[in-house]
Amino acid sequence: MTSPQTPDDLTLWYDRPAVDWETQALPIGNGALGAMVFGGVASEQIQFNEKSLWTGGPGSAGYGSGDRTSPRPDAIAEVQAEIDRDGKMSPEAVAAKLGRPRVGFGAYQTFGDLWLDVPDAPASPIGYRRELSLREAVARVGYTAEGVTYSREYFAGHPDGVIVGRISASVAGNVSFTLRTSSPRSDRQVSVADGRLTVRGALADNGMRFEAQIQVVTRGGSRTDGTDRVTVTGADSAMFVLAAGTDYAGARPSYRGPDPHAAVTAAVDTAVAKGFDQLRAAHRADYRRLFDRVRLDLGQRTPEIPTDRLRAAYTGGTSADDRALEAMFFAYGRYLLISSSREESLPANLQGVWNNSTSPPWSADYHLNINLQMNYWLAEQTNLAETAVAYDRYLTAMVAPGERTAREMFGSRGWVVHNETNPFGFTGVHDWATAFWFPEAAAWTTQQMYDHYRFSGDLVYLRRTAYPVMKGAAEFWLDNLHVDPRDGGLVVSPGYSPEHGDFSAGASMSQQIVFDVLTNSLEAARTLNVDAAFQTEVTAALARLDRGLRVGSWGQLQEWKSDWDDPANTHRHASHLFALHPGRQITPGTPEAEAARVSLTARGDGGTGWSKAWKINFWARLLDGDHAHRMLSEQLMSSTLDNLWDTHPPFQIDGNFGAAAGMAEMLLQSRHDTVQVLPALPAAWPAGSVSGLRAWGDVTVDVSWRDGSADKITLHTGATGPVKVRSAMIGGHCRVRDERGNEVAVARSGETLSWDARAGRSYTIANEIDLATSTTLRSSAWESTSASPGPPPERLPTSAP
Ligand code: FUC
Repeated sequence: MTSPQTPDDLTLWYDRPAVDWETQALPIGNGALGAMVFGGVASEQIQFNEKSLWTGGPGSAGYGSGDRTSPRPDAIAEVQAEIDRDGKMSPEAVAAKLGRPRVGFGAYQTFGDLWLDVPDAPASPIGYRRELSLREAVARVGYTAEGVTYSREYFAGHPDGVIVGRISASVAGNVSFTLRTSSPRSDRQVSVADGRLTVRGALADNGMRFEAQIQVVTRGGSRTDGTDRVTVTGADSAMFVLAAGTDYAGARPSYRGPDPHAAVTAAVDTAVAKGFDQLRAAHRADYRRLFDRVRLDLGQRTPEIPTDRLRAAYTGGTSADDRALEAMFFAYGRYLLISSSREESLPANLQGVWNNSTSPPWSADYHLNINLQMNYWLAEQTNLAETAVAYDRYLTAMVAPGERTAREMFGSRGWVVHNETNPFGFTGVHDWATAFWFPEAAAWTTQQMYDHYRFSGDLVYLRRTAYPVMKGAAEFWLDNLHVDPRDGGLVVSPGYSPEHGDFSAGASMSQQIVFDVLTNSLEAARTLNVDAAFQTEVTAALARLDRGLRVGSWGQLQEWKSDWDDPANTHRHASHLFALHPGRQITPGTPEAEAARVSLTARGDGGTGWSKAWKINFWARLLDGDHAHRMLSEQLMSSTLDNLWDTHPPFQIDGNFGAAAGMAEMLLQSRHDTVQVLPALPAAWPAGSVSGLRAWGDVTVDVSWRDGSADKITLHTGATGPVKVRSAMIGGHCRVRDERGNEVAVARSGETLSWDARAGRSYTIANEIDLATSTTLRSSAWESTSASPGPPPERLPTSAP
């Protein structure tokens, strides 16, 4: 039988069952389906989700079409006039004029729980262990009692669209349990036939139909149907297969498709026919195709203590256990993204795909003033571009309702969405004063799409998928920028820097986001050689656009156009640093970068989970690896739960994703057309290696380092064209060789090498003096006369023997 133990450096493990969903249970998922495994001995609980099960939207009382408009068409102009006159307006005053009560927005729903009640379960099992293998995407539970070893194994298979569990024992005839479901909802019916439990209903709120089927399959023993449960007695092993679906469809106006019954039935039937081994093999192959692309070695070793203790003992110091937690956290970010965002489902929401409530925090929705964007920061960099397909489809579907809101609320072209949205094209506003207004959201969301093009170089994607969405987001601002009477510059008004201060004109983040979308759209139009009139319009707007980059009275980057910044303000949003990250307007070494550093220092190292994650990225972009690492440590010490979920608090998954992206950002950056290798390596990571990270221009990078400096960099280039690489290792003795060992002619400028790469080739940069030093030079005069090696002389043999 399978051992439940998978001791390796990328396995979360615990020596007792979970009793708390949020902090202890372990997540598995395939994008559309998610489950949380508790691992109880007498009663196993598996809470599960299907990502489209939402209240609200069409069918929900008062929702209307969801693309909500302002009460009066002239209300925005009135607010602009007041801000022009007084310079600012309180959030409450603006909300009173522009807000509307939110009706029928809905919330993401738990589907329910699966329970396996075990008769005569041992009170004191021996060797209990539950674990989540990040290498295999499998959760396991194991223990021994009276000489019998029991094990359970669970995974959420993407190719087969099912959650699978297998319960086995080392001695035949020892598997007995009753499988039943529960749910906080009353709008469901449960039926059982032939070992298959069906849960079916329609949400009372909006009529959305939902169905789950769970088939129990046994080897040996007996299986008995009850009215709402299936009992297995004395089996050698048993498997269950769960599929779930709804009649949600991602398109207006109804957002409804076929009844889920046929698809759910087919998924379960097909999976059962395949059997456990085939399902697991398909899952493994599918998952590892994505997960195995990146490997990170920070010098970790397999921890000998459970993961909750590993986290509690973590100090961000020099121990191998600390490195183990960091490497695990990075891998976990990638695991969670693969598990909560696959091609055919909705994108990862505030909780990925995992939610055990009917009224989760912030509805477990799609927040757009940082959160959804942060969810996808790691997608390209850590070689998981496929996970962003769900994001692209979701945004593309939001354009139509967003166009209507742009037209009716703003009288403009383009599309818009505000601070929060749902799966039903909600693109309007609500009336919570400090979070209702954020028309910049649409522009910001398109950044990921342009980034996908820059990372992949995929022109077909740019033309068909990204550009139309980007162009619409840019057109919205072409029509909505306001002339600031103070200086004639083009500003966003009303503008609000999330989620504090007053409303004003030209808040820095607003300006930087508009700069970003206009710049990206112009670049894209030029690349595609389309839309000459649009290019002219964007160029003219950019010439008059306020850039949102002002250095204020205490050397800070101003958050607003007026110098209102309070050095004592430690608000979690540091929105005015958008230009540093995720924007690319600020480059290190400039006065703006220095001002950003001053602002960030004043904001401090505190904040909620996602805020700390963002700060890892900021410090990495400022090339301060030690401070980036300090933020990672802050996050692991005070914003991470025992199951390594990020906590805002409460649990919010963006911080997991943002931190993994930040770690990647410490190791590789490329947003300014130069592949920067190890740009922000902290002293805490003196030696290590990473492979498979992605850079702009379809480049995949492997690098190993020691003594805080790269010793070998390999670039796998997917496209033919110029590449530029910067690294502190690049000095006079670096050579670039292709995969056949031939030296490549390069241009050298300081720490930067550039050459013309060919598609499908690999280029390795190594300091060949090191190789020479270890052989030819060992007996050379300069070394033998000096106790320490000292700097190498200027001219030495440059090729390896
Ligand atoms: C933003 C943040 C909050 C929270 C919410 C879901 O509005 O300001 O802290 O993360 O999203």
